[in-house]
Amino acid sequence: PAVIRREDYQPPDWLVPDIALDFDLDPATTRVTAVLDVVRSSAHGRPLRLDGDGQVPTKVLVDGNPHNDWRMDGDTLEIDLPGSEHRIETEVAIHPDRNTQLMGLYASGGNLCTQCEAEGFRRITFFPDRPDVLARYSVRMTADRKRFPVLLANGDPIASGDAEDGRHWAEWRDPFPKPCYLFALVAGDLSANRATFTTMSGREVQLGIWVRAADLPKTEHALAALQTAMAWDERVYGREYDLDVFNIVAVDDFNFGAMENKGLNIFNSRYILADPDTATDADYDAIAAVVAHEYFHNWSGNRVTCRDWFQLSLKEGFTVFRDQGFSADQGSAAVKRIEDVRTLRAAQFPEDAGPLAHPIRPDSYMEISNFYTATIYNKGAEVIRMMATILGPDSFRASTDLYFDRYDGTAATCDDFVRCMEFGSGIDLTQFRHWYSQAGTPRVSAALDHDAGSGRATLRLAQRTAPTPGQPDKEPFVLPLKLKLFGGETGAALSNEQLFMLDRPTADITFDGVTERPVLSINRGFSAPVIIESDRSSADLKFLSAHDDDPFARYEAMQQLMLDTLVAAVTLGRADHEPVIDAVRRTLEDPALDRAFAAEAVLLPSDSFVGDQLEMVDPEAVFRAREALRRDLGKHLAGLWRSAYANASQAGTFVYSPAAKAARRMRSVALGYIAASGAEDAADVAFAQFEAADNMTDRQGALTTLVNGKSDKRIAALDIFYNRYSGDALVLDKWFQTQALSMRDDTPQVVADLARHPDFSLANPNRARSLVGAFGVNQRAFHMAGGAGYRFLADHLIALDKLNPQTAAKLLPPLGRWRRFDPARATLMKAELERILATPGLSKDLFEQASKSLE
Ligand code: HT7
Ligand code: ZN
Repeated sequence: PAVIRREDYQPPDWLVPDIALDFDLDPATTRVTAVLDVVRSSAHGRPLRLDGDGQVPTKVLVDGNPHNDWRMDGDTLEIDLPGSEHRIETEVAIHPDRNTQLMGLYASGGNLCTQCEAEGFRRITFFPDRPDVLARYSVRMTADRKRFPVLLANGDPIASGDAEDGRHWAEWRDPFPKPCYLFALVAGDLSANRATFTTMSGREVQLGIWVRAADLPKTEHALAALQTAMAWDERVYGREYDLDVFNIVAVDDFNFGAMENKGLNIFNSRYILADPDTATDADYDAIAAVVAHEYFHNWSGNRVTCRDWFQLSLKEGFTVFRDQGFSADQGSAAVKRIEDVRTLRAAQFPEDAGPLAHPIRPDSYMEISNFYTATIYNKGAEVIRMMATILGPDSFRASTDLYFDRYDGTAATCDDFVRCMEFGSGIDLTQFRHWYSQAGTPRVSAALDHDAGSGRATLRLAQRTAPTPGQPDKEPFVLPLKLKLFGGETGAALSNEQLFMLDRPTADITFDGVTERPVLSINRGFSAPVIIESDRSSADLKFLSAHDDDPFARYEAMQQLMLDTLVAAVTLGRADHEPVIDAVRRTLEDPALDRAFAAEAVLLPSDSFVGDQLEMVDPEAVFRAREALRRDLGKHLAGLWRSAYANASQAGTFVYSPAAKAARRMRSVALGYIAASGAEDAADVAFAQFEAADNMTDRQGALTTLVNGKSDKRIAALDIFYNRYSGDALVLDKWFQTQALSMRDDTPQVVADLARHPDFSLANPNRARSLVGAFGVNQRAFHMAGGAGYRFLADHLIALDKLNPQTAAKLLPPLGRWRRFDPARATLMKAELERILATPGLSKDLFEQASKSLE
């Protein structure tokens, strides 16, 4: 497949200020007529080139006249045009019900919907499918009224009426020029939960969340989140909504979480539907975050869009940063930061350390949908966060205002954004730009010396970033590090928090008047997305975990203490559990601590994160070390876990409030430790919670504990769960996923059996991810000796590639991590990558991922 390079960018030869689309909708064959007003962009002689994907036009008119002098260059329609402005009309026939890739126009649950980002519009009609061609869209749809009573598209509704043969039509117009990746339509049998929102300038916007009628009661949370997000964006970023309607449609078959189409967001139903019986607190939180994310794109993505797909992080990194700020404002900001850093470490750090590493502004790609990655999204958000930290809140807001103002209605670049940060603040970000061009996670070593005699403490910092594919040498990054010193004996603050810019390979910072032995608190709030290597002792980490006044740093100290202990256990075969037990005890006993924070702080780092710290991962040794520490924590703190469990088991019915969420979280965590201790009644306690639960958080928490344990009660619980929810696809996904994530010895076999279960299907991305995706990230099960896990994943990727290459390619990365494992495992993993590559008819999506993984 061809490699697309950022340096080859050329502005479009032809612009399309207006397009009128006419859809004669039918799941078997839909006829699409497109009328494009095209304008030559400069004095060149090149033909008009319109992207397609697999279609041939059934009709081409130029300026109203039939035109036969067109040609196909592969999938691209080429037409020579004499003048500088023409009207081009094309007609194509497409087949939504055969569209298993879920890109373009496709059928889901009997309805028709579209997904155009990144390059799906070309599967609908011929068009310059690139984000810097912005057009005003008029859309007319005609469909069978009974099957498709609701007809929605971008923008505002203009007119509707009856057509012949039981059909009806509707017209929509979007006054805002947009790239074609933001085009959307939906035709279906849907009902709306409606509300209004009055914007800051007093305009009333009609809101609608469209779902199957039976699901309407599950849309309240999403609707409330939308209203909250609209108000938040006005307050925090000064951004007002601009159309008269804002619609969201939920569909069951979707390649991603959701899509920000102008005025008509389309969502994976898992990010809309929630009630206490079927959705966990984490689901509720994710729904609010994704609803907010897609809404925020109306400005960061839609009003200001991307010049080309290399600039994807311009909209995605910034919008993730915005949705993280929104979520932080809805509950515990400290817990939100912990969760965001956990996600970054689980998904992005391994990407940056592996064969698929790329900068947040990549230089090349074969298939752009492979670049909707944790690097573009989550690391991209961290890069924006660093600029916000460096600028400070007022300058940052002035700079984002400037950015929205200056680039409204245009297709911008990451550099345009950084330039606005510079103009708005007067700060030179020249060197900071390395964050856009260099991949890899910097490592910062921090050593603190103290001379008691002179009262001087010296902090020696050094940064280095390992080579990544195509980038053997790295320039130093600008790292905004928040620092503070505490007195190791008194616990008193020995310095104020300071923001130190590490922009050279090494730097020394001196602190005077330090009369007490200092303890270093560094990268507070995770101010830079780096790995800190410090020589802090267990005692110092234990001290910080109890005394640091930055909640993230406090959490981090505990995590580091736990990691050091687990790494020692794996590499030396022994470790002293006492400091961790002590630190966890103090956290549980501290009455001043927020329970939501405490529940996160006492959790051990995941198996995979422990594995990431090792030269070579030994999954069984990691599992054993982690289980041994969990067991000791469970046993030694048994009384505390029991009382934490009892205190958190408040009476009364479900409420979704920060305090109630914290209690449920603590209950699940405590239950996990009670089970880890080997207590005889653990399975009974879990089963009782499972049966008595009036909400999914408690029910799934108990099920997870049982499914990780040895008791036969897990079989009963799984059956009860399955029978209760057999008609609810989103909950059945949890049933598959919980088993695929189990730490039991028999998980590979259980997963293989589940893949033959009548409810399993690769055609639905949520289901495929819930089993195949979850299994791939279960370090212990996936890497069990013998390679059955690798074969399982490869078999399913090969099968899935034929239906839905995008989803298949997203699930490949666990196989690409072979360099991190012993030669026996590495050989088996590589053999599966080679088998994938040898598959006839492989998609370019899977080819790119597999071939880069072998390089
Ligand atoms: N901007 C959206 C990306 C997206 C997508 C990308 C590839 C294939 C299917 C997709 N569906 C949605 C989602 C977002 O970041 O908001
Ligand atoms: Zn997004």
